[in-house]
Amino acid sequence: MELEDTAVVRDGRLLVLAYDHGMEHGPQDLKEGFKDPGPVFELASREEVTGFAVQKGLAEKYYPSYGDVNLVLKLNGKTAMYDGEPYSAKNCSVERAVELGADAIGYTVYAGSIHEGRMFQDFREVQEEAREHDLPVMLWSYPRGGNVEDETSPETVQYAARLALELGADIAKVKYPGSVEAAKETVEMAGEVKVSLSGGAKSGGQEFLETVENVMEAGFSGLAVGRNVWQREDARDYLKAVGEVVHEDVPAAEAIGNVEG
Ligand code: FBP
Repeated sequence: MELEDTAVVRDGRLLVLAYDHGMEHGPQDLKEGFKDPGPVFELASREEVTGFAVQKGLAEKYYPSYGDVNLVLKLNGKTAMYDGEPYSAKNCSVERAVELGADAIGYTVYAGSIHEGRMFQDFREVQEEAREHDLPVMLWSYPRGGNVEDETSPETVQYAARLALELGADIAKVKYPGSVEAAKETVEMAGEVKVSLSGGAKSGGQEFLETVENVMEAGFSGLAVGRNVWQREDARDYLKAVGEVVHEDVPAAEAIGNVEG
């Protein structure tokens, strides 16, 4: 699928704001950020954001008031209370995503889990239905479970990127593989699939921007970020800085300077 001119990718780059943490991580994460989804939808309306990843319920209740947001509807998820080998259950159909006005589909697959086969089958259905509606598919490609020793080793992340290509995703959302070199190989493994960094827990402002700079240098197309933006008091300014690194190739040190200044 040609992604250059889709809503969630602008000039080949993407900055997806993720806000599915109420389900994935529990309310604790939101207590450190925005409990009220309204201001986060406002953040997602900002120019630098190319997509907003939420679960169905938030889209139903809030999206109608924020029509300029590009919706990446997350069709599956699991909670932080779930115990055992990871399985991300589907809780929304592609049909419903289309009705809600989604611009793209988001889906998690935990390769390496004992439930891998089921998730591949679930994803097959979603990917094929998304094709019928010309909706790009962003795969949260997260090897995880008893057989996965290190979720962020270069080999694991590169494997995750390759799986996204082979399973038919358009965008692979993967963890940081640790270095520019490893990130370059990740991009090679993904072939025609766009590679996007997964944000992770909030870290130092400059440190995170440097990671973003590294992956952009390696050829990633952008990132999907949540906590590193909306858990900051200066979320708006920080998001602007992330946007400068992603869309304008501004060095991290300069972008962070603009935040503090
Ligand atoms: P963060 O930037 O806050 O990590 O959000 C991105 C995201 O993909 C969310 O969509 C999701 O809730 C979370 O990361 C899942 O990652 P993990 O299971 O590793 O916490």
